[in-house]
Amino acid sequence: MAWDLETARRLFAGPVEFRLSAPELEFLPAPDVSEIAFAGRSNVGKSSLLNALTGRQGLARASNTPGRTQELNIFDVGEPRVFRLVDMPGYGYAEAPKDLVARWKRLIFDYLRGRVVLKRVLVLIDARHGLKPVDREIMTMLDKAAVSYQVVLTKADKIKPSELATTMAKVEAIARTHVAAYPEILATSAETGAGIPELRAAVVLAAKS
Ligand SMILES: Nc1nc2c(ncn2[C@@H]2O[C@H](COP(=O)(O)OP(=O)(O)OP(=O)(O)O)[C@@H](O)[C@H]2O)c(=O)[nH]1
Ligand SMILES: [Mg+2]
Repeated sequence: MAWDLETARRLFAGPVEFRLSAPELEFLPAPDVSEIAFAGRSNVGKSSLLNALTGRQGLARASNTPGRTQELNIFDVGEPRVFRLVDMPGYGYAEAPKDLVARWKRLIFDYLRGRVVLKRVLVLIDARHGLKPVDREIMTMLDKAAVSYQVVLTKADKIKPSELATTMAKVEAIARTHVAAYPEILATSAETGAGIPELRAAVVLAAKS
């Protein structure tokens, strides 16, 4: 495990480059290498977590305004490329205009269900809020599509360790009832770096599977 953490750390410390922004599936790069996607409700911390993983602050654009990420943003990891990271728009952002929400949902669902090289989806959940109905909807869709995913709690720095432990146990119990979900969940903080080395190792392992 220590070896995996170090291998993953080195890989993420090397070249990571923004490749392109795809507003529709047709703009995605050729499916010639593994992809790992960051999914989750708007503002859950997808872009921040991608930045924390790669140790690069402004790589993916993060902001307190929900709906910051509007397209599938693709990042190449390694030179030569080893895999790609995909920062997705958020789902369940009720305040956005209806047609925009519908367009994002279609883009997210079409990508998650149909991308052949998608090796794992990281389903991000705010540690303060736990699983919401819209998260369960995405998880059930991934189960049906037989797409492997792992639940990752974000913003762990915002709650007490005792509360975090309770939420982890609750979410893990539910994850175990979903067939395509990885049985273990991870708690992370893009702010303090907690759980980041472990998530790097999990991503590298999934990309190579
Ligand atoms: N305290 C704390 N704040 C965080 C953490 N991760 C993200 N945030 C904050 O949460 C807000 C949203 O973060 P983003 O990374 O933009 O979230 P997102 O999921 O990409 O949002 P959309 O692209 O709009 O769907 C920003 O203000 C971040 O600074 C974390 O681990 N700890
Ligand atoms: Mg974002």
